[in-house]
Amino acid sequence: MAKKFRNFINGKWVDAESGETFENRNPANWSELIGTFPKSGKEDVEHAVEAAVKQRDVWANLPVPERGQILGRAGDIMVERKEELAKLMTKEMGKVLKETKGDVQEGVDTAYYAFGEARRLYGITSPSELPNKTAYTITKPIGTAGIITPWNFPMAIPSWKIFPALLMGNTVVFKPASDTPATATKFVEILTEAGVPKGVVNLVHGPGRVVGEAILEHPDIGVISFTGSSAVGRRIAEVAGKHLKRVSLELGGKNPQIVMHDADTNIAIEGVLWGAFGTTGQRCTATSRLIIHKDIYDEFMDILVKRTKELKVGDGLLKSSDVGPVINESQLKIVLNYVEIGKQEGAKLLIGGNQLTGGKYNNGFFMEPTIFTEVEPGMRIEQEEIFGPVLSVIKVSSFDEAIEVANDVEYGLSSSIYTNNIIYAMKAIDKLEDGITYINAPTIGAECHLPFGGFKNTGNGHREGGKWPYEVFGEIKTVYIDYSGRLQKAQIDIEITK
Ligand code: UN1
Repeated sequence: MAKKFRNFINGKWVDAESGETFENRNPANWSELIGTFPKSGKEDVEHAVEAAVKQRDVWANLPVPERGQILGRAGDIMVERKEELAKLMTKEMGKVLKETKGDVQEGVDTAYYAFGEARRLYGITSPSELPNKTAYTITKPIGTAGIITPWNFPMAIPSWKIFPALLMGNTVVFKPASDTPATATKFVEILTEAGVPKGVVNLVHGPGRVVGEAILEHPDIGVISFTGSSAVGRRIAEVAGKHLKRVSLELGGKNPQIVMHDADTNIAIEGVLWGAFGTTGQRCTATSRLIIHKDIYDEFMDILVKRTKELKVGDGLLKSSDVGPVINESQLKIVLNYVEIGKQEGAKLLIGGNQLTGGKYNNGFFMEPTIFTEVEPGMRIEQEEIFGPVLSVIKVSSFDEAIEVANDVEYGLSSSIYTNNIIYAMKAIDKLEDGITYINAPTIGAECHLPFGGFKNTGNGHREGGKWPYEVFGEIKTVYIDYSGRLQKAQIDIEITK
């Protein structure tokens, strides 16, 4: 019997009011049912928000270091259960075990950051323009945060959002992706075990267009944090805009790795293999374009093809696997369709391009690591986020051309350049229109204490990681204290002139 999972509302595990459920299966072995989950509706979101609103004071009145201590404890529990959590995550979303352990670790790191931040959360103090008057800032919670997360980092991404939201004193309504509801459930269990009081974090499973939409529209949700596609992000921003809600969006990427002719070829090859095919290419930071200088092209591509052929695709639970399955059938179809698009556009399918079938592959959604060459700037496979193990290779003749190609997309999340020439490296840092630029390292692998997010259509200007999300989840209050014993008029009693 598959395990029956529930929503978590006001400290109780409950079914959807409709009683409806959906299934969650293992993408490496579709016959394995992870569990059934409530297919929630608007009414379930309403109960969750009601609980979250009711518990606001309980949570916000705790001193910040006390809230931080609870979050730190959540990090400790994640450390203790890392193995078990990683296994569950691999089963429900496919990426290989060493990567799911990394995902849990990113959650741990974020928890410990929150623990430390609890003893900072600095405001500013400032002189006043008037005598016997002083000014400083404090930060108050917004109220209740709506957190909507994707399946590719099922523990790390909820951590990036929920730990800061909670530390800032907000209560939370959390809607995880329907492909990773079990990891999300574990996350909420851990928070509860760590001491987060009832009603402070509420978990509602179900489809985005129903549950997500109800969260967006609810007047008592003051801030939304979302990671996912640019199409959905745009929709979220529209609804949030209508209600004047704050919204933080982390969206798509079409991340380039540039390799200059002077680069260390072997390191650059290892970089692109990891960036393009790690997590089966299903990261918003994945390397989906290799922009390579013509002088090293032939030699580089020969080794890259050889090394790509050596990658072992398989169940992420097996030690031998380098690349796990694609998340589900519909995503596999989207990726395979991009292979057709690439062929029709005139790119050359150099290696891969097919679903893997037969034997151990029969029950899952596996795909060959795929490389297109002769890709021209402007082709759809060069412009659009594919979110699968597909790499487009573009040959260029100069550094300037490499930068031009790299920037000529609607996204701007992460970029990389392999070079031993300091001038190329420094110019690339200056010119690449991305929120993250790596020198001699792949486009993936951001660390949790540094800002994470992108330029252009990758988001709406906010950053996750480090202290930045704490700004997203707080309302700043400026305090003026006048101890002059009389009415002082700013801008009038003192005119500052040249
Ligand atoms: C994502 O793909 O949405 O930088 C997040 C990285 C990871 C996070 C990726 N630390 O690749």
